[in-house]
Amino acid sequence: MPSVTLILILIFLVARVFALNFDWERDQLTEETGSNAASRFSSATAAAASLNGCRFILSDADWPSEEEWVSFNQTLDGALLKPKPLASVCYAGEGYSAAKCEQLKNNWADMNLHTDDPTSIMSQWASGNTCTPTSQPNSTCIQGVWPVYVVKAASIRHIQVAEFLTMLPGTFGILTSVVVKASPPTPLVSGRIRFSTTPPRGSSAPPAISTETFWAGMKAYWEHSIAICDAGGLGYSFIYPSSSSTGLTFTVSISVPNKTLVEYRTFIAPLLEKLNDLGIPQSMPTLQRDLVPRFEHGGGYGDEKALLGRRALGEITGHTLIASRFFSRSNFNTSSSLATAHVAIRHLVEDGELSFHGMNYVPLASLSANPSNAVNPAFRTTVLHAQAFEPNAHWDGKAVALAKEALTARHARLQGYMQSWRDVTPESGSYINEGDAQDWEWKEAFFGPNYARLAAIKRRYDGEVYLETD
Ligand SMILES: *[C@@H]1O[C@H](CO)[C@@H](O)[C@H](O)[C@H]1NC(C)=O
Ligand SMILES: *[C@@H]1O[C@H](CO)[C@@H](O)[C@H](O)[C@H]1NC(C)=O
Ligand SMILES: *[C@@H]1O[C@H](CO)[C@@H](O)[C@H](O)[C@H]1NC(C)=O
Ligand SMILES: CC(=O)N[C@H]1CO[C@H](CO)[C@@H](O)[C@@H]1O
Repeated sequence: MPSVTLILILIFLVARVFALNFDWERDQLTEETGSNAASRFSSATAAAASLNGCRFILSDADWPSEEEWVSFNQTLDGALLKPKPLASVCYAGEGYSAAKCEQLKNNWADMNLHTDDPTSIMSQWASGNTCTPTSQPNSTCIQGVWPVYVVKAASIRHIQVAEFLTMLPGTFGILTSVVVKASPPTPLVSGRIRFSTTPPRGSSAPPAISTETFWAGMKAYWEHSIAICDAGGLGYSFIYPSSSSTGLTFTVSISVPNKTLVEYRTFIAPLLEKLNDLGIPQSMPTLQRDLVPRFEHGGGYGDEKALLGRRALGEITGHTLIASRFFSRSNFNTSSSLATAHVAIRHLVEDGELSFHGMNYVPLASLSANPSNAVNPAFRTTVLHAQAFEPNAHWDGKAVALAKEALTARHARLQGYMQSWRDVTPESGSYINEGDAQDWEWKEAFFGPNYARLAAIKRRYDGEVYLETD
């Protein structure tokens, strides 16, 4: 599921800009190590292959020999791995284990399983489905997009040597350290609102409402959302389509910093009043005052697993397809623009039967002392970071793997509905960390007006294109 990482930091791998913050940054490639046989070999190989813009793959005659890999491994002090795809234990042949496979299938949605593995990818979409956990050991597991060799990099030198050898597809940069700015702890008050067209499970829950009343309630929420942003708060919401297990349902956790409980009640009273007037019965939610915002992912009640700040490694693996878009203040600050944005969101949920996930907040540059960085300027003017994804599409290791054609059709469908969001948010963009890697307009969407400058910097320091961008 989406994280709420707010800041994207891109640091290109450039030896001369390294500040030495940590020991592992001390061990760097020097002129001397750079001239040894393995590095010379890999550099020459890369140069030859990049003549036509391609790199060698396993089946090519020019793929390095066993001896060359051994020599390369020595350059890396033995940090070279040759891992099999995680799910290869499910397939007939060396390493087959029905027991291990069963265990794998049961834990496939666990993020740690994938992050602890040198090559596994947390998204079925990106993996290309070439080796999924299966109960049919006689089907085929192929290396697919997973790398044949992997360097378990423990220092900057390891990264530099490995870079000589290979292109890293879809990798824009490598972080070796991150500086985090800490702010004084500020208490937040959080409360949750939910309404649905489907009869609720619990007797204490509000009764069901009609579809039109539901969407009128959504408009009332959008009208209040700018106030949440301006209070420095977070509106963390989901709209589940009518075809989902919860039925057409809206759930939002509204967290606002530095308010007393009394102030918070005053703050959300106009929204609750409006909802009640529309025929969506709402009482004052149970409030929490804490140092972390409180919100939950699930549509149901009592799911307290996913409190922000209590979240840790171990989340389930992401949806197979997700797309995101920034809606700006001008999408919501007049009644006509709000109506237009509302219709675009409704279209995606109602006609596309896609789930909506929204975060109302304003990541103003001034809040972080106007840093000079590569953050997409569209991110700075957003009041809604909106996402769309297929409901119930977790990669759980049990669902049938779809063929390429089916996946392609699903992607085209999602992007087709995304187009209605692009149409109402011209000049805007998409949050790269939670975007669609195959976004039709990824350069503009992820980087905005920064793209040209970022590309020029990259060309300057990565002339041989070890990190692939386009
Ligand atoms: C690289 O060398 C280390 C240490 O000798 C060894 O354990 C590892 O298996 C080697 N890697 C490969 C891919 O052969
Ligand atoms: C919190 O509110 C108090 C009282 O209104 C104000 O003085 C203070 O500056 C606020 N703190 C932050 C971090 O906004
Ligand atoms: C709406 O927001 C945009 C962008 O911040 C601003 O230029 C415009 O003046 C605002 N309009 C109103 C009516 O507040
Ligand atoms: C038809 C066939 O080849 N079945 C085999 C599939 O794999 C299992 C486990 O390796 C074998 O036991 C079957 O004979």
